[in-house]
Amino acid sequence: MLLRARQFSFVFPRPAMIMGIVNVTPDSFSDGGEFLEPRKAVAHALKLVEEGAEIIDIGGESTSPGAVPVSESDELQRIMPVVEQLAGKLKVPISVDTMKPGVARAALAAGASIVNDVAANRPDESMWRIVAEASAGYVCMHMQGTPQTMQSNPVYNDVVGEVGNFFFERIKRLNDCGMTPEQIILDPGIGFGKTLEHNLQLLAGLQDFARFERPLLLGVSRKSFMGKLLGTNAEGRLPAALACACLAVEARAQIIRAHDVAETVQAVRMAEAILARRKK
Ligand code: 9MG
Repeated sequence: MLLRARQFSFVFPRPAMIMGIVNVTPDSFSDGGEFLEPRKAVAHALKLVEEGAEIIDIGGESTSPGAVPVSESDELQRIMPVVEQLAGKLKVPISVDTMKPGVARAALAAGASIVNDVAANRPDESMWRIVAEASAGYVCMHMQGTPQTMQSNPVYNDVVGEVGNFFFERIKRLNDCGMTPEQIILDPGIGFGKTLEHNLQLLAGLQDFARFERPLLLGVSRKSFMGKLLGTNAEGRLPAALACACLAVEARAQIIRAHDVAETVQAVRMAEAILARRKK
């Protein structure tokens, strides 16, 4: 299985890639406000790469439940200095975490290689045409609703089946917009319009998505459903995040999105070493 993202290409199976998170926001749930200054965001990205991140995901708008939307010009002001500086420094792909086609276009022009689109459920095609035109990688994430509405009353009859149907239908639409299958990464969107039970069912059913033969990305870093199960706050959820990451790798997830890169690399490499010795 091949993943192409502009000048980058990756062949799977290979060790899972860790996508390091750099939130250039005042209000993200785990690191909000820490990296608003471009100098600090750039230094943090370089540190995450040293720790083993193979993709850096830069975001200028929080997608936490109920987050206040930001304007395109504010989002650009936050992320562009960071993308521009990192583009000349990093040897790993820069991913831009944005729901706005205009922000994606500007970030790709400045050297980003992947668009991480949590709003892949939108009907409008303009984002997909921009990504297709740039031959960039595209994270097609499932969400029910929008960050503002998604946690008010998420409902599914069969969450794994419905997310699978979404992937099936979107892959076809992305192809119709000129994207090749090799550009597409799938993500079930843990925490995006899902209850604790939905998240647990998705994590238990990840293997079902292997049939699409596309890399599977999973974001389980310190998310609030862990607090609902375990009663821990965001700072105390690293062990739960590592458990989810290792089980996801066992279920053949290929990309793990994480705040705690060094710890996630260590946990995932350990899991992979054991899995490689499992009798078939
Ligand atoms: C931006 N963001 C926050 N959580 C995420 C997740 O689970 N997946 C992706 N692709 N992006 C996320």
